[in-house]
Amino acid sequence: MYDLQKIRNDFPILGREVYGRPLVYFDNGATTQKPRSVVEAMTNEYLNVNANVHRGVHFLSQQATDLHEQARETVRRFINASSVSEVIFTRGTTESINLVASSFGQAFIKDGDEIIITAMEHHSNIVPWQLLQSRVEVKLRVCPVSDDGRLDLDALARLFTSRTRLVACTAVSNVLGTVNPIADIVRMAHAHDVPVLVDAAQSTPHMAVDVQSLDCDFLAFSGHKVYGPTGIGVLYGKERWLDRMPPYMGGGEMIGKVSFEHTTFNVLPYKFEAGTPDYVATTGLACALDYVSALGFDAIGSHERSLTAYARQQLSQIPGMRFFGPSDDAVISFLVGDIHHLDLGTLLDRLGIAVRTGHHCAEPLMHRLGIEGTVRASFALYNTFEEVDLFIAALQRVVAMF
Ligand code: C6P
Repeated sequence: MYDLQKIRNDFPILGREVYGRPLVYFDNGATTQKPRSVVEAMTNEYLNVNANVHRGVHFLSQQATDLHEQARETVRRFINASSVSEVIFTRGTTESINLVASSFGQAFIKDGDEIIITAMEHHSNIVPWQLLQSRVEVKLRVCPVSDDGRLDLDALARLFTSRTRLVACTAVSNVLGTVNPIADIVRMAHAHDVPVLVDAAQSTPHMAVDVQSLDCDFLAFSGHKVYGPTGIGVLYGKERWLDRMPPYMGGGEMIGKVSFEHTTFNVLPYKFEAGTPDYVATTGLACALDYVSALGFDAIGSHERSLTAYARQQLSQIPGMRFFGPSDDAVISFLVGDIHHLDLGTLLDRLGIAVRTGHHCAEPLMHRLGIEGTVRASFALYNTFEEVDLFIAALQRVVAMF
């Protein structure tokens, strides 16, 4: 049974008001709210366990280390990696992709090579590759997006050349709600012996991920989008790649032996985890992953899909409604007539509705669509049909003002 009221009770923030109205939080694509269990696990660790990990022989340090490494095992199970050596803690999707761009780039990308991305990427899966261009002459080839917001897979197939070294692609568009056929893309790339990095920032909150069955080579996600704390994320990488990649940052944790003449590096995953990790956040992340796993993605996905379909159907009744993308997932991007997205978002906010407006860190996609930005409503496991009704009523009121 999907007990929405019980779920909502786990998220105290959902009970608050803004401007004297009940909060309707539809900005979950930006970040999700946190269940009490995540906050309490982190508070408990700070109040009762806190000590630096992997360093002390004392009781607290060992207990903190155990929690930290158990969290890694929870992540491993969540994504079905074959080993904890393949689970690297980072600050989030952005850092995970930068790590690959820098380290994979250094090891495997030479002048004249090519990387394939898509026209629906978030800036964090575009700019790291451009930064790499300052070190090596690598060409970015971009898979186009169709008018209905889908990747053109025939065009993608034509982008591969003997110089293609990597495909970096989002699993779900944060603007269009498109769910990309990642398994097909991995098969296509592997047929050319090209590895694939999956940006799973927008998919992990909504659907199960199995890196072994996907067979992707790298996968990145952020804790804060999947009901966990900010400042923690994950890079999954196949051991056979990670082993051959140089460290991303230098410092404590990532070393074997250090002298002024020569330093050796630690084993995986620590080779890529320089400095004190956010070991309290890893506990919170594990708790969040346990929370969604207990509900199950069948139940979460089915609730979110019916909510999204209902919202889209209701929105389509509003004169002048223009949708961007198919909203396969819990994301609806729209504009109404020629009303500016910022005006819509600001006025909706005054009525208690939190949505995101703007280019959503996907400016090249906005150029492709010929717009400056959209209003985006993005849903989570705790949102209700009543909230959708409040949103629609508020939007009707706002639109009537213009
Ligand atoms: N998108 C949004 O409102 P970080 O900031 O590292 O946690 O995640 C970056 C990121 C990478 N890829 C995709 C597909 C994303 O959607 C995001 C974050 C937020 O859409 C903030 S811009």
